[in-house]
Amino acid sequence: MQIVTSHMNTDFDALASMVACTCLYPGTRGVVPSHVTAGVRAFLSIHQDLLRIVPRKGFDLETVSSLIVVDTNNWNRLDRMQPLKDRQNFEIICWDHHMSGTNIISGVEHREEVGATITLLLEEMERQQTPFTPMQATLFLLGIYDDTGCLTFSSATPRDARMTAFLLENGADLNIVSSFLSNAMDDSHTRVFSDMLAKADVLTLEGVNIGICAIPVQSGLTMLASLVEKYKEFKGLDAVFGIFSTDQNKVMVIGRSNPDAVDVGAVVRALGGGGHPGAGSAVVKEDDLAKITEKITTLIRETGRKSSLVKEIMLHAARFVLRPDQTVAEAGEIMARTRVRALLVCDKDRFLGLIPESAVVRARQNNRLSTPVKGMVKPDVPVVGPGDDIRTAAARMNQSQEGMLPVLEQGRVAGVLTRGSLVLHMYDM
Ligand SMILES: [Mn+2]
Repeated sequence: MQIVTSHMNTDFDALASMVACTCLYPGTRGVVPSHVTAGVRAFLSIHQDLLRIVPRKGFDLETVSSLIVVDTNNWNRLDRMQPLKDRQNFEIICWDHHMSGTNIISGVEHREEVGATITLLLEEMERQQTPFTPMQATLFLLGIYDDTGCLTFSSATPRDARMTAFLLENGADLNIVSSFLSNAMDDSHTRVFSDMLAKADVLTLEGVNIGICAIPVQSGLTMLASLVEKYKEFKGLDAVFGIFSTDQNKVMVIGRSNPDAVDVGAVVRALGGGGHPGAGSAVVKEDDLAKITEKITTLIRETGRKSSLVKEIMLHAARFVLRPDQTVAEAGEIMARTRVRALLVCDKDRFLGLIPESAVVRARQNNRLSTPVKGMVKPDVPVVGPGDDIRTAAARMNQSQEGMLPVLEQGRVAGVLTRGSLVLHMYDM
């Protein structure tokens, strides 16, 4: 008999992936680990008779001839499957979205970095036109939503979103999905979350608020990353680092950040981990929570604060600059051509101020397009220096009615920052 199983503390992605395998591989039976999350338990209490699954407890491995493992790649995370490990002529198939920590050697491996394992299986089901029921579609969607925070975590990919659409087209019920998702955090995770709320410190660096939560936790918690993400949203912070010590002299560091607040990747790489600017993690051998917390705080100050400077992204000023004797009509033409809402007026190198689009509009109404711009210059506008960092520029842009910041160096124009150039930088385009 072929069976499919997944990790203990089975979450919706794991259960959905198991059930998908029972559709994709006819005759396959799901073997559900003894420990499942509270949300999965609630779901199973209603749906289990409709699914081809049995509990691990009381299941005899003797008749098993091949094994499918989903949503994990580690024997230690399965529920007592070790006896299968050394069987001869035994087929193992793996479906997973975790890219590291592998110790299951499988003959067939489907491992890709997407937000949820169920996404990989659904793509295959779509290809093979494997039938499934609306109830199963609902469970599959719970799998995607649970692992990706309803597609809001940075781990979510376009492929997860495409499969979300596929499931909605095939009868997934959003009312049922939302009723089970609200329960998705089990008691042990809820305790950790309330500890985070009670004990976290907030570090404020140049206006950026960074939550630091150092919490001792029990081992085997699978949703720490979502807790960090949830905490950041819940408290409206720019970035959060969760520092979780388990009872094995190990500390799990998980960071999440909004664009341009903290470079999480730089911080966790310094600890031997990995990630990108928005999200990353590291496992550190250390038993002193205070010591590691101090180290991370130092790392955030020293390497985590990205310091892109205005001069790295500013535009050449030449095409946005007018002489004081040029006419309002010329100003209007240049604005239309360059799609900006203001131009700089300079006398030689000296910056006099901006001529805003509203001045051009007014002049047009009053038939004064041929007058020189010098009489309409708005002198006191927000400006930045080439050595200012992008956050300062973003704050200054907030005060600019024209969406344009002249970059001045000792009164002379060194460049221009537009709203567009800030947006391009923030989204890494
Ligand atoms: Mn998963």
